[in-house]
Amino acid sequence: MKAGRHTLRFGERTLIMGILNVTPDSFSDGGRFVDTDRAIERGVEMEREGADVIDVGGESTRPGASPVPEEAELRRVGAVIEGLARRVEVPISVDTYHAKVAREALDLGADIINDVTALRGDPEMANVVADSGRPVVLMHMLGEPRFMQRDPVYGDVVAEVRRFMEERVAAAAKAGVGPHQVIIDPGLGFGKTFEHNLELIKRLPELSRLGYPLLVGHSRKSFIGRLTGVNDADRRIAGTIAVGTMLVSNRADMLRVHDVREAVESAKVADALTRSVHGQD
Ligand code: HH2
Repeated sequence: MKAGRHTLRFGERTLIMGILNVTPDSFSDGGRFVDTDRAIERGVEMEREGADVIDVGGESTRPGASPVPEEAELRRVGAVIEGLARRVEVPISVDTYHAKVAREALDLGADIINDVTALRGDPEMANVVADSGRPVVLMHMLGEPRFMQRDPVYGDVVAEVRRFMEERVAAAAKAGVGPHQVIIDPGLGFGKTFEHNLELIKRLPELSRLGYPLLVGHSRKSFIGRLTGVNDADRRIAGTIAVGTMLVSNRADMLRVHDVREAVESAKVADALTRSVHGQD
């Protein structure tokens, strides 16, 4: 998949997207990288650790988080993206659902748009993606961050996420976004109970069959804390690796993680053990 001057090679190995939250309040690592220079250094370090993409976000979407005005979001991510684009060779994605932020981020050197609302958050976003020709992550979310964890209900969560993806890809196509630009993401933790998250992970191949590259963001999330009893999100690395291995085996194409070095190493092992098996069917 083309991403500006970059190419994302899906299907050969699992790609790793490193999370760079330039926020004071992210559920994990919030406040660590609000300083522009520190954030850029962390991005450079993630590339050295083997990240294939660096995802820069300026608004927390953790459960209960409040929206951030576009100007503030842009102030947070703009300088980091601009600085990072000069320093790294890997593509940069911008985690935003605001069209204005996305457009300026692209001008400053971002290559991919990661939209947790799947183009529903801002009526202009589909046009920005279409005009840019860049890849877009369409993520599933039930409700909105402020209220999404209040008793989410599904008949069959996997079937509903699948239908949602088909509907959003069709809506994107109407605005001129080609299927070759689309990456899908089940949105673990976004309007999902503990059981819904596990169901989505176990039945991931059903989403992979839609034919679009599949990104999953499981890193340090609370369902891992519930399974392991580790309450401190920054200490959920072992659980994150275990889930990542299952995701590789269940055909995820890209993992969105905080702990890049660990994810790169473990994905290499998981790829070696599963990809040859995939190749036979
Ligand atoms: N999860 C988060 C944010 N953005 N984007 C995609 N595509 N998929 C995800 O699962 C996803 C995402 C939430 O995690 P994080 O960025 O670590 O925290 P916060 O939203 O609190 O900044």
